[in-house]
Amino acid sequence: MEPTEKKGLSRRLLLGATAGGAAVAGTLGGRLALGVGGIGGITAATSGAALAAGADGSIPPGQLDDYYGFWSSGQTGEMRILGIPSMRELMRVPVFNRCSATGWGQTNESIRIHQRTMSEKTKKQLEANGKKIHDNGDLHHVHMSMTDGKYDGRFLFMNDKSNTRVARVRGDVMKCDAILEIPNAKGIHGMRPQKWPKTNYIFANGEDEAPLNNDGSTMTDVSTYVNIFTAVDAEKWEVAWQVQVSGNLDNCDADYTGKWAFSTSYNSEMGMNLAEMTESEMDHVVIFNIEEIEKAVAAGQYEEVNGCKVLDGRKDANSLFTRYVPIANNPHGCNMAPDKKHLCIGGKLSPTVTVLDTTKFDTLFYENAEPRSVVVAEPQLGLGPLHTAFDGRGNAYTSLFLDSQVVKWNIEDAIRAYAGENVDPIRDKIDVHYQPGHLKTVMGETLDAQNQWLVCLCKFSKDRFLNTGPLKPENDQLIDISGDKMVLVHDGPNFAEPHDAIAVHPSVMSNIKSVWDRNDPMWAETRAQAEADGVNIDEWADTVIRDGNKVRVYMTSVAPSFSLEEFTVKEGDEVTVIVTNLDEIDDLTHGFTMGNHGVAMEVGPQQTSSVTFVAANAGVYWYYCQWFCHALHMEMRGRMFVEPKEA
Ligand code: K7E
Ligand code: CUA
Ligand code: CA
Repeated sequence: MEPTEKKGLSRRLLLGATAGGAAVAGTLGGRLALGVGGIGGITAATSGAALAAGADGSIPPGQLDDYYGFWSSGQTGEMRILGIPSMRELMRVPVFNRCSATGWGQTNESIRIHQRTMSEKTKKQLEANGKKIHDNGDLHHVHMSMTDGKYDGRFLFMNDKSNTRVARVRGDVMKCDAILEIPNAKGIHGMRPQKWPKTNYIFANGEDEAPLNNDGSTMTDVSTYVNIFTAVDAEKWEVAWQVQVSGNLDNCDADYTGKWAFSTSYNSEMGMNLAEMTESEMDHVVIFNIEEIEKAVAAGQYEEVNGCKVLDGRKDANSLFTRYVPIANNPHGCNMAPDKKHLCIGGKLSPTVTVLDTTKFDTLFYENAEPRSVVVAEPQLGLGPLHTAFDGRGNAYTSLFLDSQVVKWNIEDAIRAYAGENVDPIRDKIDVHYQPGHLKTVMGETLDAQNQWLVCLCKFSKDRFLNTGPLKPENDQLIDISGDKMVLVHDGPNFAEPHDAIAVHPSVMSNIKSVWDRNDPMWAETRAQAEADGVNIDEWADTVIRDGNKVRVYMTSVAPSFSLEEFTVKEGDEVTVIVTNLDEIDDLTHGFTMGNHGVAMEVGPQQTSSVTFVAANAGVYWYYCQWFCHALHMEMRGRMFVEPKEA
């Protein structure tokens, strides 16, 4: 590409014109990633709307927030809990990542959860690298289990794009209890729970194309590549079924009747590079007919691939499982409105959001149906529309990545305009800082959607905070949407890289605990081992069991001491330390850190945790409690003596 050509191509031209693949590839690469000159320096819109008392998002010390915010953390691999509207970070819940504080990814309890559904292939791969688990993740989306279209507080679900996994966090203790590696698919990106009648399925999009039998026989024959849409059984935590589709899959959602799921695809071209992926003027949304899929599964009309029931929903198969609705070039967001009717697709390279009427989806299966007949609106909203949120009052809020704005628009007015009436659906626009991705209203993905707060997750913070060096925080902004005009009230710096969040009323979280149950399934296997060793871990335990070169060290903790002040092992022993915290007091967490062994774990009130390591060189090692628990917390320590091998 010639430099002059690059200079002369304005953003509007670029996005408006149906530029050839190569031109788009050359220019977009830089522009999409870095934003475009002229965006910096825009300050918050002073819309003039007066802030209601307390509506600036501030919460006085000692006061609780109005809502739980559950945040994804992108490449950090954890889930975060924030308070809304204060935007205070309340907790980090490690899921796919290794956590230094809690020992997640190192404790036996967490490794078992990681390994339970790991394929033999992955196990072998990891072993070859001297590892037990993948300890990174790319967690884009967090969603809560639902009943009758509303949050029910039982579970939170999340994806790991990097290692093709989904995970579940328990709503009662805020710990991950299940991770599933999804066979056949590659790069799980979009992920949503079924909304109605309850979350029986988690829908998970495979973003990356690969041969269905990915056995190394070909890379060049792209005709063998497929993409896979997966339904995970949310209770049994296994793949219920999978559907092969044409084109890749990006984001997804489900409707409020339980009948449909849908996914955007930006690569209907099945391109293998940027130029090819942006070549077509139109990509599509895939609509999945859950009923027909379930019927076929029940009737055994599937192919079994790597233990999964796989159906063919590709275009050419012309099955009853899928329909393909053409949508302008490289769509992204996929958001079902709480009016139970309208699905909003973010145009990304098109300045439009396409509105589909889900109540018309049945007609797509009629003979000679026109696929675009379910499109009821396509308002031009601005540049780079990605995701859409809803206030439950007929308005939609769409993030404009390239414009660095949020646009508020009215769905019914957009439908009237599409039908030819002279109405402008746009209600308001506000500048955000900068380049927003997802945006969330309070319970906006449920039938309880509220017109109170909008959290806008901006990908760039640039000049909004003190300079932290070349790596800068993201900026999760809080916007008051209770009035006609949107009002920006708060900047919330956040570490890499929250893509998505949900806001949940505390009444939904009524089953959340402060102290563990002694019989929690989290450590059932540890308990079984203790029973086999004749140790009662519900009471004072101070037993060391030798089993060949394996040593199991049982101890309990009561502030400010461990039941065992010392124990002895031999060089090279495989040592498992099992600690039970007998304190029953709220917030009285102990820890166990073994000096110079890279070992540390959390032991919450009434929790049992265990960790296995190899005793290092002979000598004296101190272990200690790393969670401040008592005035004599520093004294909460003991010694491990490692005897020389031949002693
Ligand atoms: Cu939900 Cu960021 Cu993965 Cu859009 S994606 S921004
Ligand atoms: Cu126990 Cu610090
Ligand atoms: Ca495309």
